[in-house]
Amino acid sequence: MHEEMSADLWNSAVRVLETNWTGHHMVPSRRLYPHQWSWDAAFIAIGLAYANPGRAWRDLRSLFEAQWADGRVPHIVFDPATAEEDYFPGPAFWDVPGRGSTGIVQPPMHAVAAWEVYRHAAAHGADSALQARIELEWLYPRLVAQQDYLTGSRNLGGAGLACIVHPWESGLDNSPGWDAALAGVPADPDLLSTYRRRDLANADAAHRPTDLDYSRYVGLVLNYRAEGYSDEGLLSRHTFAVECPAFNAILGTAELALAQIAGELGRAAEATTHRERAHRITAAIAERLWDPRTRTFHCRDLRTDRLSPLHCVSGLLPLMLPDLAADQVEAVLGQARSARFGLPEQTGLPAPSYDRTAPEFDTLRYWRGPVWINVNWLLRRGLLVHGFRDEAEDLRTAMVRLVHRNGHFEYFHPATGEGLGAPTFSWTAALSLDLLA
Ligand code: 9WN
Repeated sequence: MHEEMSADLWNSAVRVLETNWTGHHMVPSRRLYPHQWSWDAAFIAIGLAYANPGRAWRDLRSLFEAQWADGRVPHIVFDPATAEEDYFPGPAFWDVPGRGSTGIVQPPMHAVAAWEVYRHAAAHGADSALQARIELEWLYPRLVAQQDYLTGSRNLGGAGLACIVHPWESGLDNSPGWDAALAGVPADPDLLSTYRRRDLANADAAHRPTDLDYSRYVGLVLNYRAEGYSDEGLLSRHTFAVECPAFNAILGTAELALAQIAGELGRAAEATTHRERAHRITAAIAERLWDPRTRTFHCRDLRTDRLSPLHCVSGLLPLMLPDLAADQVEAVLGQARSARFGLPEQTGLPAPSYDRTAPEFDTLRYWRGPVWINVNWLLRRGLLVHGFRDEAEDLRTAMVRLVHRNGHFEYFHPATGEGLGAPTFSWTAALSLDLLA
């Protein structure tokens, strides 16, 4: 890779992160997403570990200060300085006591992020190392509470996996993986006429979820909100409950990061517990989300107890788990290399969010085809975990080239590489720093 290209990309990434810093947290992008998002904060911290670890800790602290008493880390922490009408659905709609957050979660990437920021802290000097130790001590019990919530209250299927109760919880909002489960969610077309979709003021409607999707998204929030976001007996009174392979692969990876953190903090017994929990999560994913016919992972709809037959990029992410059985590892790698996802050796591009060969593949619409840097970053991590160094390096190069040519966009056209969505998107910039380091 040319040094000049690396320097350009590094500098532009740092500029994006400067622009999106509010003084006490990072926004994903200034106009489209004017609050703090949960898994964004984790990816952002992974990049800030190189450029500004103080801000990485500040951002994670801002998020965890909004953690609920039951351990859930909300998917959005609302900025009180931002007007209600600047994002839909805003704080009044969620109606959470204290009004500072939503009531749903996102994938628990934060233990991985905390470990990454900690591990790089000493490179910034003794003060940075000292601060990292203090921050890690502060975060550790909160990260454990987050995992306990997900493997406890959200173990709706009873097998030890976390269940998501809203597509927004996956972070892969309109992924085709949810289509079958969403078909059972009542869609009230009149519901949306009472709200205004702010996202359409800042993005092309053809690139975003549809109004039908949004009417279901809104209905699901209203249903969860009606009982104060309680998880008690949720399966019997909620119309969307899914076990996602990506969410749960991140859940297992988080336990492994917690094991490293606990070890570092001198809590050896807890480290062992975290490793055992990671092992159990891996076994449950292998048992419940693997389809021997397609030889890959799919999401399970708990209301019908069926696996989705579709191939989404989420099905590749259990590769991040080191204990995954060798035959499953080989099969997932085969999927990643196939025409469905075509690792860079075929296309020169990172993996798309959805199966290129499927009729629903949509080159523009959000999580239904476009390339996203965060999931490719996770996929690369999986390749490295299992020693596929050449594929991991090709994927890294493809990501760097894509962002350098097109800019720090939110997502990218899976055939042309054109940037789509928000143009100065924080996690694209942050993960670029990590990919260059
Ligand atoms: C809803 C902020 C978030 C990401 C998600 C992405 C998108 C929100 C939206 O933006 O979701 O949470 O308004 O579409 O799908 O992964 O965290 O960047």
